[in-house]
Amino acid sequence: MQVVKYVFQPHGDERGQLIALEEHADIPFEIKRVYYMYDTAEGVHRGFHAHKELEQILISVHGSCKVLLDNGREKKVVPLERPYEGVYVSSGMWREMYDFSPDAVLLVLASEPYDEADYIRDYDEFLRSVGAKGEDGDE
Ligand code: T46
Repeated sequence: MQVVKYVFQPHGDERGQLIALEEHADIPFEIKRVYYMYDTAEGVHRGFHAHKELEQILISVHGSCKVLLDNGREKKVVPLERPYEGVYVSSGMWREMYDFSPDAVLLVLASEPYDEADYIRDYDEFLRSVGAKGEDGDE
């Protein structure tokens, strides 16, 4: 499984750093929604779902966290530790976010508006949806 990690170009000068992200130029989709999570309690794991259509880029703009990506056959853990790095999360990918530092702010750029119907929250259903498990439960 190939993890697509982005390293964005900071525009730095003596005042500090600035990163600008434009859809299609820096982000491979039209950005229809932006959300972020912060004040994440110690030991919390979030996510535990896949999306049918949604594509996203996750950026830890402050602090750090880890993202587990699972395509149904392989799992990879991606540490997000720098504000200029992002990880692309395609549709059909199970994700979990954890190991949030107390100061973590996880910013997410999303290709679609919020739609609960796009979530797959059952792991077995996810495995079936990506063809990693048969209807009768066979691998
Ligand atoms: C994802 C990972 C990375 C909204 O009302 N609008 C929104 O756009 C979002 C994202 C959430 N919500 C509500 C729904 C829940 O009542 O906020 C609450 C927390 O959302 P959720 O439990 O889905 O959060 P996570 O961290 O488990 O997952 C989120 C995204 O939902 C998901 O798409 O890929 O972050």
